[in-house]
Amino acid sequence: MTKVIADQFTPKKEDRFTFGLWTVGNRGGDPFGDRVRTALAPPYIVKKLSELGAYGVNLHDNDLVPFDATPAETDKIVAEFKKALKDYDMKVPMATVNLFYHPIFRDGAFTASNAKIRAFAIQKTMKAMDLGADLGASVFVLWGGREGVEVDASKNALDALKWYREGINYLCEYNAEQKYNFKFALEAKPNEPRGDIYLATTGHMLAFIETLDQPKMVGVNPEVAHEQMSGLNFYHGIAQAIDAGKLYHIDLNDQKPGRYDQDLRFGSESIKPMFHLVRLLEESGYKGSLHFDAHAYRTEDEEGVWSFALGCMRTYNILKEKARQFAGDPEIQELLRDIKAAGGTDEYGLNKYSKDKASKLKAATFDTEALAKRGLPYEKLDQLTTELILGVRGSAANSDQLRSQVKAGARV
Ligand code: GCO
Ligand code: MN
Ligand code: MN
Repeated sequence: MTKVIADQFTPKKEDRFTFGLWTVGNRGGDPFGDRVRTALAPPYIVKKLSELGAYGVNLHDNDLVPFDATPAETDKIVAEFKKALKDYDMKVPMATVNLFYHPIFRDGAFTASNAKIRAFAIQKTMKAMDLGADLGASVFVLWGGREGVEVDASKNALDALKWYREGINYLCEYNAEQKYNFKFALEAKPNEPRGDIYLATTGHMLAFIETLDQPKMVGVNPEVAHEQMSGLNFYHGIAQAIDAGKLYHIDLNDQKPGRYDQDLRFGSESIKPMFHLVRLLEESGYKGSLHFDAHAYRTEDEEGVWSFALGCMRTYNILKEKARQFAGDPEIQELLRDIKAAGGTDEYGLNKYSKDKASKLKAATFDTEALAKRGLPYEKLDQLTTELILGVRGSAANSDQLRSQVKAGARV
């Protein structure tokens, strides 16, 4: 039994942490080797996650109900699952649909060349929405894992985008008609399992959403590691989603640079960018689930799976505390104030165009040499941030000590 360390970072229900059934349920199979762990029954996963302090559990239709289950089998499975949710005070905030596992989806689902397969994909999604609504989910994630190609000659990308759009428009209508009130969250990934996947990044998704019939119903579910796979700064991508009012859900995990989709434990690799991400989520007032879409290393047995789950949640809470320390660190904050003050004010009224302002701006002269000369103390700021994350600036006492060292001319 995993020992829950009781300290200020211990996960609690109000932290809104969630896991997919497929994450802790991952059995460690990979393209080169067999599964190494036995299957965990969904009600057992619910119990274990609840004991660790998670708020909820999310699922693909087939994580709970096998692809070929009969209606009677489905009812039994769902009833047992609902009982576990109730017994262990767990929610299902998000549901999704598996449109990638079955061989029928070898050439995509909403973008499959075969119109019957596209229809089956929509039917399967509507049924997954029925299941999600029944379990109380309010977000429906769509990850188009097979919506791509290896051979661009096989499919006109404009046709694929049109079919993709039609599919989502259709599901939005179904959502409205059934009064499910789902918010759809589209999840991007550049490749894997397809050679290339359409709408490769969160930025692509945000642009695509604006072309839909009901753009308000649709936002994004950025997965940290998928932006990393594209070589992008996920903190920026997620900020853009927040700025657009479209961060409906988030998949937290981690990744080593330039690799396949590793789905590593949150914060296991990219500590500094994760710190900035947690600051962003906390300070922007994001109120959605903090969902972990990751799994334990293949080296692990079941015990390792629960260590993995607890680790994801603890690291988030630790980084949240670091974000609080950053906001309260006198030296860091003074530096930030100085940087801001040195930046001056918007004296030309760039916040809003007017003809008058534009003619004044065109007539203005700038001391370009002086402006270009000025250095910025970002080295110092980043080092202070690094030291704070590494834990040597945590307490007020440490900060005082460091401040007096700075005054005495020590290198910071
Ligand atoms: C991946 C994907 C998936 C999806 C999940 C939801 O790791 O490639 O992120 O885990 O998030 O299937 O549909
Ligand atoms: Mn994901
Ligand atoms: Mn992934």
